[in-house]
Amino acid sequence: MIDGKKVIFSGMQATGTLTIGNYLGALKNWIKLENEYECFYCVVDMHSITVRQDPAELRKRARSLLTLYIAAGLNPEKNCIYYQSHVSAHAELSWILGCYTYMGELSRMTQFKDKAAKHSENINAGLFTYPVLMAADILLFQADLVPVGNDQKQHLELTRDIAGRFNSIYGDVFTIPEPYIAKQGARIMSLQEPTKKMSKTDENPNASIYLLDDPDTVIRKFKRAVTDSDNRIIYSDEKPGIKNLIEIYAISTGKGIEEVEKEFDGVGYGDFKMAVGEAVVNLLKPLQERYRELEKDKAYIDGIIKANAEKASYYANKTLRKVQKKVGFPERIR
Ligand code: ATP
Ligand code: LTN
Repeated sequence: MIDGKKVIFSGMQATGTLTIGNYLGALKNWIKLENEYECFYCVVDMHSITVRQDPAELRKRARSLLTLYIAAGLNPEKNCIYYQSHVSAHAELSWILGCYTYMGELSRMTQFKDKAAKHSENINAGLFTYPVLMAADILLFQADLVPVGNDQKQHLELTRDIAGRFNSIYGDVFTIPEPYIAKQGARIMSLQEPTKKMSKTDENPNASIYLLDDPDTVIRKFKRAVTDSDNRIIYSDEKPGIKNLIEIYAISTGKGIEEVEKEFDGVGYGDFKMAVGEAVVNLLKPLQERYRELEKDKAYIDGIIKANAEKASYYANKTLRKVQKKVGFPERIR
């Protein structure tokens, strides 16, 4: 609790430009929480280097991601938006928690298995211990709720296990966080392989809609989206491409699934894809306009970066000091 409010923590990697998967599955849900909760949203640049990055590109993407958080509607006065690498407590707690996490647990993580298969030339120790750093992110802020997409559920369960194990040895040190996974949009699928999740690092740019894609590109990608040969617009697991498009359309327009099925009853795939494309263009338009404005205001963004790193450090260090004391590190002499 901070000032009587429950705490929210979440983060995204600066590994590429955000997709509508990231937006509909996570970011969009963050916006509605700012009044009820004390919220921390991190650009997890330290996680990003588990996969090889170009330094200049990473710096650029991290700033772009932070700006997108604000452009998407997060009020930086109400939400603490900051870079993970600016708060050293993340790395320090991560080391400690690593000593309370088992190799067996980390070996079971599907994200590790996926990324290790994708980057077989660079299966580094950071990729393996990635979930420990994520646990540190969350536990540092004593977060009650963690709004993420479905793919992060397993990491959240591990975080809960690590926190519970630590608490059972040392007493009530950490709040046990709950995942907050939206009913709709928690798993937006690739437009080219609709049985795979949409990802910002997909090699095929047609598979993902990026938040900064221009309207023509958005429409073109939807027109090319892989569907099936059945030509009926119904929400079914047997029709993953159409199911995904219905879901994207429903969330983008605020309509229910059945309402969408009715609306497009008897309509052909071509017209439906066009309608989904237009709905997404409308959804992205205000965000893109705000992004272009914010991008120009360097001093404003710099101010947010500085102030929030200080605020986040304050809360993070409070937890870190407590943990250091619990495990037996000597007290600092002041
Ligand atoms: P990468 O391609 O680098 O693995 P990513 O696109 O999976 O990245 P992350 O930075 O790992 O994105 O995730 C940021 C947030 O977006 C997380 O909460 C994650 O659960 C959510 N998310 C990612 N992809 C999707 C998706 N396809 N549908 C819904 N939510 C998603
Ligand atoms: N692992 C997450 C990103 C992430 C995160 C976090 C999410 C890092 N630290 C803390 C929620 C809370 C991902 O890959 N999407």
